[in-house]
Amino acid sequence: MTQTEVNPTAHDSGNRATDKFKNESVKSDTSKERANAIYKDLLAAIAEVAQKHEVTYDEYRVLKNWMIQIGEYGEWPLWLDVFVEHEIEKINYNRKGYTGTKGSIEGPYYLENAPELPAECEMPMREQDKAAQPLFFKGQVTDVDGNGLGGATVELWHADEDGYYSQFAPGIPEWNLRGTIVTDEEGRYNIKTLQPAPYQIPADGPTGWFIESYGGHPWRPAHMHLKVKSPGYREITTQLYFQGGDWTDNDVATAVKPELILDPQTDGEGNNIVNYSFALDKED
Ligand code: MBD
Ligand code: FE
Repeated sequence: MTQTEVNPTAHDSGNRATDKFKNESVKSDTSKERANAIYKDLLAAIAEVAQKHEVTYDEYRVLKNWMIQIGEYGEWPLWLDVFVEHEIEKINYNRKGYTGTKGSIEGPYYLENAPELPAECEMPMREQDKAAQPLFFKGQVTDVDGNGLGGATVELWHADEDGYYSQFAPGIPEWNLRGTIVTDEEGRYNIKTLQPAPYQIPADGPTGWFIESYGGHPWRPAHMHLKVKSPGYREITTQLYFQGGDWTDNDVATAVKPELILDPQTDGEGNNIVNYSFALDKED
């Protein structure tokens, strides 16, 4: 197969993200009383906005059409994770008493069961990915008192230089830039990857039309996604960003927290080097 020019579309990545999500188990033990209270307040909020802005029939019909398009393009995971997930994350992972590393949103492109890699490792990447600046990311998974958690796992996934995630765009090896790093006995890891670039969310579909309609931008700052797990501890889903990079103070997904911004130093050979450790709260 020759794969000279891959041209991923919002439609393609949207449908892949939707298919992925449909394969996850989705259930909740929400009571009828709670469901009733939530849906009533939701409709009341919609009514309030419609009244406040005296929404026209044309606007209502545009909304209806747009929602149909979001579904047809498979962009519900994208739109919801960009515009809503940060609020849910804030509610659920900033509880009083948690002192470990801050979380951030998962986004639409996480995949379970990425291949295991040793504590000292290089992320799976293609020759062409190696043109990017290398990033050495080292640190330790600990409890909140700083004790190392040997055998903890750090799942890492991020986009390539062109802003594409493996399995959500065509022509990229299955597990490119995805891995499950198993920490050493002291919880340490040292991962060689590449410096991620700022990321434009797929903008040629209805999520892009939505952003254009209010004159916004479709950019996220350069980021790495992580899930950190150790038995008996609260699992962290988070992201790491880069000091001074574009969009860190203006993320379309509102998912940056100051504690999650890295400041890598460049060595004599042009490698970026950064230390960042994760502290896990005990499971409650
Ligand atoms: C991403 O890579 C991402 O992290 C989010 C939150 C939304 C869309 C694409
Ligand atoms: Fe992302």
